[in-house]
Amino acid sequence: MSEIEIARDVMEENDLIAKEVNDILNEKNIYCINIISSPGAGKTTLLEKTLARLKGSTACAVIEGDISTPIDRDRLLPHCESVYQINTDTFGGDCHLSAFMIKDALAEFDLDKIKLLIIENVGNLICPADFEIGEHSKILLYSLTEGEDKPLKYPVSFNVADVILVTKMDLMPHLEVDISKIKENIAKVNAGARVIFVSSKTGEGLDEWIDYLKSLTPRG
Ligand SMILES: Nc1nc2c(ncn2[C@@H]2O[C@H](COP(=O)(O)OP(=O)(O)OP(=O)(O)O)[C@@H](O)[C@H]2O)c(=O)[nH]1
Ligand SMILES: [Mg+2]
Repeated sequence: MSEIEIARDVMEENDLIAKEVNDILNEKNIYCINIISSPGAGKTTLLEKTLARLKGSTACAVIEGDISTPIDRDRLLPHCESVYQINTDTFGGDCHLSAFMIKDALAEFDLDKIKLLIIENVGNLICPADFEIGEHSKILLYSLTEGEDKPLKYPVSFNVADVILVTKMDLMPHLEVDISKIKENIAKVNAGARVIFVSSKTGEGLDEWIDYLKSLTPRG
């Protein structure tokens, strides 16, 4: 079997399990978002703020994906009792989560008590975009410090996103960033994405983000 054939088999197997995961979530009436970004774009910080705001209104569970360490899980546990860490170094150190990892993780939760499952993928702007993991939508975080050209240089990640959150907006006064260029480049690769400008430090855009999350219902 050639390397290409093996890779195709891996993807097909992954897609089948992703469908199983999605079916389980639909059956349980749980909406699932898959958050992807380059390392450090602000995923966990946004989740700290998000979970604090959703407490009492939306029952959440979180799956944290990292190559190693439970650092992000430990940051979120004060805000949510259902946080499960996947470390991909147990599976060879993959740069992305795979559907089988999510399927196994579902067994760690009481699915009857969850409305929103949030998955923070491994920080990487390439690999996570290729792997369906059973989610209903993909959320891409893109921080101001990454530069205006990233949508053009990493088009696949930008293209698969349903929502693009431009993060760290509070840094705007300190950076030479052309926000109109950012908008233009996002539109070039994904004109249909909803774009929300946020700062986890000042709270800018978080109302719109939380309203979006509250509007989500599983498509079964
Ligand atoms: N100024 C500013 N800094 C932020 C903001 N959000 C996150 N940061 C900082 O960015 C750094 C990385 O944030 P994280 O939330 O850990 O990023 P991440 O995407 O979860 O990182 P990985 O999980 O390692 O990929 C930290 O120092 C945060 O304090 C923001 O809105 N504004
Ligand atoms: Mg993180």
